[in-house]
Amino acid sequence: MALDNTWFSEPHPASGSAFSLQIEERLFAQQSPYQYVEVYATVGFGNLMVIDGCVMLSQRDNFLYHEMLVHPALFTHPDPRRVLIIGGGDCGTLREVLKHPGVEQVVQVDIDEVVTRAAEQYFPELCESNQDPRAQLHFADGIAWVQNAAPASYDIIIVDSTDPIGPAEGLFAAPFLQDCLRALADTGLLVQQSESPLFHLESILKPLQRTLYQAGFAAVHTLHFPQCVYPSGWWTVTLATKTGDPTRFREQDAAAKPFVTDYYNVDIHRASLATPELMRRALAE
Ligand code: AG3
Repeated sequence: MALDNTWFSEPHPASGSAFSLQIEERLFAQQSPYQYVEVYATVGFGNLMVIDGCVMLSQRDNFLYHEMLVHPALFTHPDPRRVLIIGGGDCGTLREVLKHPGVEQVVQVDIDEVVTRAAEQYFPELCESNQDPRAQLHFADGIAWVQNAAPASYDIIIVDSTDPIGPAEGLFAAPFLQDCLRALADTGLLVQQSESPLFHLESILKPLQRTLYQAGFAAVHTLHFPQCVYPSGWWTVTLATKTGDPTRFREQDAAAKPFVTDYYNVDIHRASLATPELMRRALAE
C-alpha cells in the first residue's frame, strides 16, 4: 500500500528499506545556510526533527542514542571534567553530559544555530540544562574549533553529527581526528556516532576505525544499541582512547550513577561492548 502524505518517510535506497512515522502536522521548516531543518508533530513519537530528509531524533526514543553516546564515554574516562561536543545542536547530548556531577565545563560547538533554536522551541526537555553555568554554546565550525584548541585542553570529545555526507563529512576524516587527538589530555578519549552495523559496516564503520588508528589513537571499540528511528533500527558509537582501554570502565561508579536514565545502566554498558560476529569479522585487522 502506498504511503499517503500523512506519513513522513526516510528511505534508505541501498537496502530497499524506509522508516516511516505518521504525522499530524509540520511545525517548522527552514533552510539554514547549511541544511534544511524540519520539525513534525507525529502521532506516536512526539515531535520529530529531520535534517536534509534524515531523521535526527524523536521525543519518544532519543534517550537511546543520547544516553549511549554519552554515559559509556564518561564512565570510561577516569575523571572527566572538560568535555567538548562537536555538533549536538539539539542539546540532548549536552543534557546527558551535565548529569555527571564531576564535569566542570562543557563546550558545545554546532555550526548551525537554526537547529538549537528549533530544539529550544520544539524539544524544550532536551534544552533544560542549557542555562547550567558549566555549559557554553557556540555556533561555529567544529573542525576549525578543534584545529585551534590548545593541546590537551579536553578530557572527552563527543562527535554528535549527522551522516558523514555534506557538512559532517570532515568529522570522519583523518585531519579532524588528528586534531582531536592533540586537543585531548593524555587520559582523554573521543566518542563518535558511527552509523548502522547492518548498513554501514564496510562503508563507514570499518574506514572510521582504520582512520582513528591512523590518526594515532591507541585503542578503538564500537558499542551498539537499538535505535528504531535510524536506518536499520540498529546503531553504534565508537570510542577511541589516547592511552587507556575503551572496553574497561568505572563499573562501580556506573552502578551507583546519581541520575536517572531510561536505557543506560552498568549491565547495558557491559552488553553494548560485546561484539557481534559480523562486526568482529569485518573490524578484525
Ligand atoms: N545524529 C544523527 C545520526 C544520524 C541519523 N542518520 C539518519 N537518519 N540517516 C542525531 C543527533 C542527535 N543529537
